[in-house]
Amino acid sequence: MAKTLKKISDLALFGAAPFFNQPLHVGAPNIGDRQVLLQRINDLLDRRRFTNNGPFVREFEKRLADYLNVKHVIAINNGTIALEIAIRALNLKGEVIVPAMTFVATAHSLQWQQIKPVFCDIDANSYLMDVTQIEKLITPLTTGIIGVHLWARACNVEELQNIAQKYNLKLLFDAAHAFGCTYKGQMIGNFGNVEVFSFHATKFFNTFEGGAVATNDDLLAEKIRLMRNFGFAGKDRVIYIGTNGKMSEIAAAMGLTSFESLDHFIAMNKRNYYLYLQYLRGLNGIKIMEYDNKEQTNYQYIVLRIDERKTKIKRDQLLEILMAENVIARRYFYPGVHRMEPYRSYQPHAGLLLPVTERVVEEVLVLPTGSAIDEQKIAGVCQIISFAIEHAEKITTSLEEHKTKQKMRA
Ligand code: T4K
Repeated sequence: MAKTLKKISDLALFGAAPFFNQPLHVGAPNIGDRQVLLQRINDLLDRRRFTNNGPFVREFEKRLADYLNVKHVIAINNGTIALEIAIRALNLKGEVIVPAMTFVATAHSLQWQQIKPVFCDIDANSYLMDVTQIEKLITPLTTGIIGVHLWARACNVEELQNIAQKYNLKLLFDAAHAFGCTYKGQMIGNFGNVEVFSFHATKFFNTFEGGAVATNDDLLAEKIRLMRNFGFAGKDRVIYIGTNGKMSEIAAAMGLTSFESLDHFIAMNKRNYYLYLQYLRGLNGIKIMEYDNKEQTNYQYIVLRIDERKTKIKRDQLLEILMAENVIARRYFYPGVHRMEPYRSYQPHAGLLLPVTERVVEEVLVLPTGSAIDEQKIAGVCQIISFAIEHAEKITTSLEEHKTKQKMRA
């Protein structure tokens, strides 16, 4: 690494060498103690127990339930299947209210079982579902609400619980981003009828692929356990419709090992978060998403909000500049789930009710964090951003010229 940006021709976008030799990813996986993981893998190979509720999966569930202080944690093979199973176990049908500002899996897990996701707008500051909009979306077909604890910040749980209770709706939380976070001091995992986690490789706490359902409801937990394993209640005895949602032993081995490094991963994310804050402080038009100091959080996402009226450079231009320098920032969750298929065909006018979502998806950019990055790299990423804003007008003009030339050549 290390070039110094002095003039705009120093940018990789205009032909210079990139700032970083290797790509810096948003979702580069964290790895705990490699030797401990390898020992666990040896153990499972020796045991020849690879899946079907093996000892590592049971231990993983127990450790997570203790940590979350919740009665049941059911490990699942990924977050999407965990959502699908939870939705089915709750007997959701007809319509379910969800934000469009989420990863597409939240809506797909409904549509996959012929339930219509009804998209709700978000609050412009928290990026979370705007609870004041929900009641307008409730129809006789509505059976539930899925709140998404987007970017590790808890939804307005209390208000959602009140609405769910008032209209007799089921309440589920997509907590894919929020493992290790609290709402009013209580661990996420304890709210609504169920909460669903993702432990995908790109999450700060991962099991390669994986997920889990957490609930304090004994009957629901039993149903979900059955559904995770084809409905088997014992040898040759199927008492329910089910699927294959089982977590494998190797995933649980990774999960247990990751869990032992959880505090370290969070500390690393926290350090990175404050470094970004420090390096980007005072940049006109750039705001970093804040975490609530009163809550426990995993600091998993560094989310920039770019006000192009002030920066004089568009979010997508900044992205282009960063990408060329090997900083693989992401436009999560552009263009909004309602603009993805099949929703944009099924509900072509959904955007009319989602003005805030439509604006925010044009303005946010997620930056690399986790173990992939250190102080020196963060300083580099921030130097690129600061430089781009400082020279915004010149860069924008040159970019346009550059593109016109390219078009003419083609
Ligand atoms: N609900 C919400 C709110 C979610 O965010 C998600 C998943 C789900 C539900 C569903 O949970 P899962 O079924 O996935 O357990 C990624 C993840 O695939 C997805 O898990 C995650 N959310 C979403 C936010 O991000 P992509 O399409 O951005 O992934 P991809 O392959 O572009 O990876 C991101 C970056 O990470 C890449 O630039 C490279 C890097 N990477 C990725 C992998 C897989 C690595 O360095 N190593 C790796 O092994 O969706």
